[in-house]
Amino acid sequence: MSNPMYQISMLGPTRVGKTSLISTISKMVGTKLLTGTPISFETEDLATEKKLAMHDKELRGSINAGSIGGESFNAGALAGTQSPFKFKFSLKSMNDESMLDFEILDFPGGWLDPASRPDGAGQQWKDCEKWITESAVIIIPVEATVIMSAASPKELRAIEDNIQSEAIAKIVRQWAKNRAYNYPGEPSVVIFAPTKCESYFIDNVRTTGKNQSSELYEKVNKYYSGVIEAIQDEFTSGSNAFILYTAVDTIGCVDLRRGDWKVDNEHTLRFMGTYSVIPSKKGIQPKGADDIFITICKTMVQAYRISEEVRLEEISMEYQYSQSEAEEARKIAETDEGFIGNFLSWVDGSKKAKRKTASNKEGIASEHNKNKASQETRLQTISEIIKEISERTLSNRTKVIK
Ligand SMILES: Nc1nc2c(ncn2[C@@H]2O[C@H](COP(=O)(O)OP(=O)(O)OP(=O)(O)O)[C@@H](O)[C@H]2O)c(=O)[nH]1
Ligand SMILES: [Mg+2]
Repeated sequence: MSNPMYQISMLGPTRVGKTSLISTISKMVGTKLLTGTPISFETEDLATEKKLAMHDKELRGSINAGSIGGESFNAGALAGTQSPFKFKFSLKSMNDESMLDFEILDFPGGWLDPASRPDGAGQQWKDCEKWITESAVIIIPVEATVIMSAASPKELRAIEDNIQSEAIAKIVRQWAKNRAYNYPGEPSVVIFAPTKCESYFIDNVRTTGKNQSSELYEKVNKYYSGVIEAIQDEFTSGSNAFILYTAVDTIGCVDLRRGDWKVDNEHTLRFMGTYSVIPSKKGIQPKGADDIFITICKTMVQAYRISEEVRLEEISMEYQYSQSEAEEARKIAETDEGFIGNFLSWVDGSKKAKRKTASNKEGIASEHNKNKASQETRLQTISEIIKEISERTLSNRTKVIK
């Protein structure tokens, strides 16, 4: 039986930090986050490993360039994503048995805006949209620096061009409709993940100065209200849908030094941040991504438990059916047909045949019983894993959006 596969999507405009966030989440692989639990988290294919390694190398390069010169880290320095890519991971249980797989879709953020979608990308974009609307988890990275820095009327008006919340709301509504209708019992989660939060928190590398975390939370609620409403409209209360908020630093050791609003080639006023690198022995120190990782694990394992419970029900029914068939066959085989009847059955061999049928059916029932027992053990393991994961607490970078 192949592992179930769960879909996750990143949904945000270009340069917001989608690829960086996936890369940071994947760094939770082998970290202490899962130590003490019976599960581990691994990349599933070489393409994923290569992509992650490449991203890491580029990021380190640009940070080093910044720190050696004592200069700045340019938030536009990394190459953007050129075509959709699915990062493949798997959750493994003890004894290295792969339990469930999940894939995170990343796409060139520019494609969100039809005006900048390349002519030949129509079908690829349709495939992305389909994937997103079927995902169990959607992560919406939000460029914190854009909503926090906009001040003049012109800049405030340019926020929507930068964050594309209307395009996001449209897709998220489709997602919510699909999830509420086709997967009502399964958990469906949206995580708003402000990125580039280094200068608004004082709980990571930067420990002094202003703490603007509440202001950031309020602004995300304000500028994404259309997205939040779309979700709330489509899911009835009591459904298994959650809207979370986790503020992330994917770099940590930087501080926003200057923000410029400049008109780009498409006549759009865009924000560009310049950061200074905070000298730190540890270098890059992400924060917040571990919360997202825990949320993903929790959602996946819960969805997995639900599907395995359904499977247990099916197996139990198969067992019950085969068991009563076996009992019936045994009864027929052992029925006392009276002296003459028994004698005749013995002579023409039908007694033997009936007994054979009965023991075949008993064999089938016992096979089903074994399946049932192993499915029960499987569910027991999943429940233990869920318990372990729930014990991992989320930091105060995470909130629930009502
Ligand atoms: N300071 C800071 N910079 C970040 C953070 N996340 C991403 N960046 C920078 O922002 C730039 C864009 O990040 P990407 O991850 O490439 O953005 P993307 O959303 O994948 O962009 P596209 O591929 O064009 O859609 C890079 O230079 C990153 O280093 C963050 O949390 N803090
Ligand atoms: Mg990218």
